[in-house]
Amino acid sequence: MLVAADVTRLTYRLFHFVPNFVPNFVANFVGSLCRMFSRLCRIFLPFAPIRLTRGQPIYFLVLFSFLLALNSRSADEKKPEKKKEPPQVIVCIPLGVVPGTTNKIKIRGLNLTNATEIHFADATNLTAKIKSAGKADVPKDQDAKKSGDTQLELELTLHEGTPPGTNSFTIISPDGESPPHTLIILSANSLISEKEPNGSFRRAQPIQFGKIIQGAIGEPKDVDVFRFEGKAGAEIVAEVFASRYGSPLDSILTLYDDEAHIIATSDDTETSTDALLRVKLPSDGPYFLSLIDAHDHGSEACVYHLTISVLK
Ligand SMILES: [Ca+2]
Ligand SMILES: [Ca+2]
Repeated sequence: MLVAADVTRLTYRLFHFVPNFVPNFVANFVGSLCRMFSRLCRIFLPFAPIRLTRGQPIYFLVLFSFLLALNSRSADEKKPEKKKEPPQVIVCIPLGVVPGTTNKIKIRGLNLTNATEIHFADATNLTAKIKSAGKADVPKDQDAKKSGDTQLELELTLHEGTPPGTNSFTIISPDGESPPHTLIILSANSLISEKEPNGSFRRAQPIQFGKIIQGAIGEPKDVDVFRFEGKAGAEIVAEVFASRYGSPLDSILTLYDDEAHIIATSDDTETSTDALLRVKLPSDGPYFLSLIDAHDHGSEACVYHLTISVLK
């Protein structure tokens, strides 16, 4: 036979062996109750004996286990939930779209899997539909924050006659709205799409002044080479538009003559990692312009626009 005082002492000792996840104030509070109950039992037992059989302490243990589990569960419920982040757009693939046709574009970014809507700043000349949303592979050796780990596939129709320029859009999800991202609108007759294979002087892709070449450094160590005809004394400007529109490409432009001598090269400008090359051509003849990534990275996200023009 055990008296109630023995049981309360036992439970008090149990609370001094309880695991660390029980907060101190709970153990102290219950311990104080046990001590108080134990003293009351000692005082009043001679007058109103409370005797317990050997089986009854087990009910106390079950009761305290239940209270502990309850306390543990409520502690879990109090744990703050991981804050859900709003969507973020990193880059559009390709960078630019043309009016008069349905453009299929990919939007890479972060937290895009539950995107529900796309809002354009100027929606008067277009219809846009999200076709799919899901995870995207992060290219080897690349940072997900630079190339995105989720993507949307979008069908975008720009009405015929939409003027070239830019539009901006945001992505909406239950977790918020992305900051605005710029989409380039090109006129169809100014666009030259890059055509692979173009990775050598022999396979260089012909281009013309005043056009916009839309391409990608599609894989690690990819080299894109373009060929044009130049005149002695002409000052030309070749410029890459990539990182300033979110592309993870860190471009380097190099200009060669037809004997593979380097005429000029450019990596970054003061304001971006996009290459900008300005050079006076030394002679008449064919020239080769190569575009690579400074870190030999490459993926479908490493998109670019390349322009080449003559100043005089
Ligand atoms: Ca390429
Ligand atoms: Ca660069």
